[in-house]
Amino acid sequence: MSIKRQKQLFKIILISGFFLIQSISFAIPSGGLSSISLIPKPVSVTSAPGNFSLTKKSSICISGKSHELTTIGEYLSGKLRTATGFEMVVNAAAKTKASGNIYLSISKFDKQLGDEGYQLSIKGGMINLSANNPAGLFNGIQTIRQLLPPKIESSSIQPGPWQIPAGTIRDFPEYSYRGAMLDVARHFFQVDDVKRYIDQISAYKMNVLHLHLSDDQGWRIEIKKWPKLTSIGGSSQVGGEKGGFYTQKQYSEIVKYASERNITIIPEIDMPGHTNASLASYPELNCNNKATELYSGTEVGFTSLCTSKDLTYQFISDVLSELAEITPGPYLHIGGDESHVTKLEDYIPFVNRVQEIVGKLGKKVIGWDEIALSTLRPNSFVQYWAKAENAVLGVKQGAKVIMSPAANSYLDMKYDSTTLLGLHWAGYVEVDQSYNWDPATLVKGVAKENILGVEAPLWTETVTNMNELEQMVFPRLLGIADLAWRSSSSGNWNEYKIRLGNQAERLKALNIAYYPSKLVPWVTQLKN
Ligand code: IFG
Repeated sequence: MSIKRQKQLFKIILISGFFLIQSISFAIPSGGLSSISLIPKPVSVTSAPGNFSLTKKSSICISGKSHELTTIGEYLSGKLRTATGFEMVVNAAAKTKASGNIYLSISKFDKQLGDEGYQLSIKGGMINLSANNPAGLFNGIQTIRQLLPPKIESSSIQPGPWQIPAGTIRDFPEYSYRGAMLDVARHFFQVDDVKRYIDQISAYKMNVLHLHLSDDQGWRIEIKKWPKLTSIGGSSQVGGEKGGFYTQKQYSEIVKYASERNITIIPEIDMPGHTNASLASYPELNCNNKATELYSGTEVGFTSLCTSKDLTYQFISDVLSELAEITPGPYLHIGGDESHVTKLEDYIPFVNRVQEIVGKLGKKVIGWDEIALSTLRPNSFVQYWAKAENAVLGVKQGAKVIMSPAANSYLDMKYDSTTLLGLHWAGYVEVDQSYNWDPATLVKGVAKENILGVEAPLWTETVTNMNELEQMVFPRLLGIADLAWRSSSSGNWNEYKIRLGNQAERLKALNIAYYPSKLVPWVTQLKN
């Protein structure tokens, strides 16, 4: 073959190879907008011809300079800037609309969208995201992130193009309370870890983080009137290592960070059981006026506040008043679980009295399902975790229920008998088990209209750091988020597992150490 012919052949191979690579790694999904896997699954997705391209000329245009809109705009800009390297200016004064830009607006009231819904229109080469209020825009932004290639979540600059197929998405949640709980009492998690967790759960449209701030092993929030709660009660944790606590300033930092991501913080002070940390800090809180020893084991149900002492209610009132001061959210969680050494005839008046204290602070009570044994105030909520009959009792008293069934939603349950971390008193919970349930039909006597929402707790007896947290929480939390957003059209494992498998690259780009369950068809794309 002549040299000339060889050169021609080489050129043809080079060019076709280039287009082959392009077509594999840069293609936007051939099926258009409705073929892109999203978690949670939106209410409606309609594909249209064409697509949107993010370029270095793109900007984020907000209608009106409200602080909330600016904050949301800056949030989106930050989420897009890192991996694209584009400046993504937030512009509050855009006069005309141009291709390549993203427009965020609070629309004239669109009833169907409710408080957290949004409409996302990709048309004419631009994106228009509108909602009744900022929470809806925040949720729409999470969808935009998932419509872009997974590498958008990378912490280093990636090659483009950054395209989204055209079409329209209208979406709104079924439950208004979509939460995760982090037990920072058994093992303490620093502020930065809590912020990382907030970033992770808000990416899947969760809007509540319940912080379990006190237990037998540790007290984690500064209470100025009772300083030994942290100096003594906060000094240890499970296993006996040094514990830790949040100053009120640090707690407020977490609350602010969460609110900028549409997350409400719900603080829990567990009582009258799970109280060894406070009983070890103050002898006078004990009926026998003797402080208990600090406890670093993992037993439960062996402690009780002294329900007969007036000082106990002064203590509770002082603690909850200071907590209410720094908690803008509407709820205080009073625990109430596993009070095995509190007589029922003492437990009931105790919970009744604590509900009054919380009511006087202008907050609503949430308690684990045992509180249904007391006389529930109108604005008290029962968190179902173990006894269905308590949930039903709560409904009979007119309370709404937060669904946290241990056998499906407890993220500290082992996946199977080979899982090193976690417990298995509620059974093994593989990824399908944590998805294959419907909050609205799980408990007879607790119907959809009785349910405030869904929450997935992570208890940390065996979980000591973020890497271990992520192995237990992910990917099961994504299924809980899917159910909490829209369980009526979800709950089909065979459909969901495909969507979950398509999240693999995104979880990897987010550097989340998820458990690669064998039940899920994980899709790992070609490296580009
Ligand atoms: N039950 C206890 C938690 C924790 C958990 C571990 C509740 C409401 C078992 N109470 O769940 O403190 O120990 O799975």
